[in-house]
Amino acid sequence: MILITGASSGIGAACAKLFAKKGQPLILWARRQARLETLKRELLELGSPQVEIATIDVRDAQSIEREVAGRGDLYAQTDVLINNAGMASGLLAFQDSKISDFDQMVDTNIKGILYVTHAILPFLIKKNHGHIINLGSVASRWTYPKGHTYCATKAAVKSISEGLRFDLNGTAIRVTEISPGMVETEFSEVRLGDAAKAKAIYQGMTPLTAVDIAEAIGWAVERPAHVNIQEIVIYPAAQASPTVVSRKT
Ligand code: 8X3
Repeated sequence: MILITGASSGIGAACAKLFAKKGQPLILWARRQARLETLKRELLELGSPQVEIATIDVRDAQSIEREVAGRGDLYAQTDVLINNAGMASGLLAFQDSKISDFDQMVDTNIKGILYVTHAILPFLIKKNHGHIINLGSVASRWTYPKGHTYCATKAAVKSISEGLRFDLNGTAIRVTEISPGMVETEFSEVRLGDAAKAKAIYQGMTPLTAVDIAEAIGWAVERPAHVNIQEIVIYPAAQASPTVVSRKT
């Protein structure tokens, strides 16, 4: 089974579709129940033999523990955990930022990965098998203006991924960090709270798509068991760093 968080849209949904086409059973977690139900129907049509869904906010440790404890037989079948749920809130200088923006990013991007991995890892350890995919960002390596907290949360994803590799060394469990640059999803709209401003971010250049990232994840997962892809850094061709983007005007 492949468990995907933040599965209702963007990179999460693209991963679900890619693995459905490969005939994989799926467990989808997201906050938006209606979207999960629509996606479930589509995935079954695409070829997934089984799609389980759960309305989960990864910021809520108790609901994660409750869901996993309540359906232990299902979660024991997890082979791949894709920690995709993540977000940015605001793009403002530190001094202009709100406490609620800090909380949302830290709680989703850092605590979310910790809570979900903590709940699922015992099953992987028990069978000495599994692959954890953490969605990081190029923001983990290069802090950019007004990126203070988002970049910090993605740096934390890097440290968590590295830490897991240390602590799981000697087991057969693999840990991969995927670090994309600009991907056109709901990311910028959520960050900026404005569709027009979000569209302008990608103006005059060709960003990555959610499918591009899902394909990289599919490739990492399909390497032979002795191969652990530690990190994949992926930019669109027009982007050289978080702040250097070539645009046609
Ligand atoms: C998203 C990429 O460059 O906006 O993680 O931080 S960036």
